[in-house]
Amino acid sequence: GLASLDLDIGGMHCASCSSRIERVVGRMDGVDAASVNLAAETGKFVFDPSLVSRREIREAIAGAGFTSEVRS
Ligand code: 9UX
Repeated sequence: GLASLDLDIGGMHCASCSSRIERVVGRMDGVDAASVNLAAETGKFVFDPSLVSRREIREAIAGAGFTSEVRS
């Protein structure tokens, strides 16, 4: 089944930042939804864990230039 990942995301300073994360992560195989809230500095991602991992999603965000921490 699908899983979700909620992150605190650091380094976003404008709406193009949040849009870029949504685009980059949203294009990944196995990611069904990517929603980033610039003001709250959070992101929610829905994915198929048989196709992509939490680590890979966070690595893609890091590759785009942003930090992330898993929300508890
Ligand atoms: Mo906006 Mo984000 O000018 O890297 S795109 S700050």
